[in-house]
Amino acid sequence: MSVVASKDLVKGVFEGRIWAIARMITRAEASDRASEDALAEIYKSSRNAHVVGITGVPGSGKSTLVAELCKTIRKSGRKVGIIAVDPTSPFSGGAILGDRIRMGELVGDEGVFIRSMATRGALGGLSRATLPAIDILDAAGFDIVIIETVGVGQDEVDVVRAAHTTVVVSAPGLGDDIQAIKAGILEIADIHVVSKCDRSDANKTISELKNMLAIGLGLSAPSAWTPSVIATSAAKKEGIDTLAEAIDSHVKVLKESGEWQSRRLTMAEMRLLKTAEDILRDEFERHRAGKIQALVKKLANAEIAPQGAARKLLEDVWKEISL
Ligand SMILES: Nc1nc2c(ncn2[C@@H]2O[C@H](COP(=O)(O)OP(=O)(O)O)[C@@H](O)[C@H]2O)c(=O)[nH]1
Ligand SMILES: [Mg+2]
Repeated sequence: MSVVASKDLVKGVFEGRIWAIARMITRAEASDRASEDALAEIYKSSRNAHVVGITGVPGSGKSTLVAELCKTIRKSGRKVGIIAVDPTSPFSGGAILGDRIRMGELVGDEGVFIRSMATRGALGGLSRATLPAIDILDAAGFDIVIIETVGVGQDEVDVVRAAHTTVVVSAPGLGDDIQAIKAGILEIADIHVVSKCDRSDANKTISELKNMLAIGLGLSAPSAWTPSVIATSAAKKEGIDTLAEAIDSHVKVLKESGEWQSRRLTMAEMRLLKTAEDILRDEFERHRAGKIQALVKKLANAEIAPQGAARKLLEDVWKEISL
């Protein structure tokens, strides 16, 4: 494959070309300095997309729902980007293939871009390239960017800080009736979805969730927006319009109340801190080689304490770091 010059790639992204978007995301995943300028240019011209995070335990029906939601949003002519972040499936993995097949109907539509990404770690959360990928899709003129992540707990907080609107999906028949509770993600939802409502046991899940919200479990910070519970069935194509409407009205309410602006600041703060952490971690990994053996020996022989050893290591590494 020929190497495309950064400026041509950026131009292609601004023109909304799928090939350019795909390649630019690949470069962002490599996270080398070479793509930094291009990504900076892209970041500066992005800020219009509505970022929607969709999370829930594996098997709760997220991918199926996202595909249906995408079709519904497309009817309004808006362009939809989808980024599926799944720790259980590395790039070549079977689950990704499953996603592709399920979303197959969307393939060939120029107004849809779908990308699967592996996560940073085994516990979920966002992949490092997820945020740059959102910028790229935004700059390419995508109106809505949907991030599908696996809801497994703490790291999901990442998703909220990366999205304007967070949808938490619970499904009947997965053991714990309200899976969001077990994962501790009930309170991050702007919108609750109970999926698979064609199943007879769905009503139980819905009423449990509503009870939970009524007694204040999952209460988020005071807001002009009250999280709603929406029943969907991707199989029967029910409730998808309602969900699409709720996603749109969430933005409207936040903009009217002024919370949109504060949410943008929260997102920018997360971005700043995450990026700084990433740089720090990279620099540490790059420069620690050759510096740990002597310290390890001393530590093993209890000639030095862990805190002191770690400080010494950091001091040594620090000298070589150039930002
Ligand atoms: N009955 C029913 N099953 C569904 C529905 N949506 C998804 N499923 C099934 O639930 C399983 C998990 O779906 P998937 O979208 O991959 O869930 P994900 O892991 O959360 O992305 C699959 O076997 C789907 O066929 C639905 O609306 N009704
Ligand atoms: Mg999925």
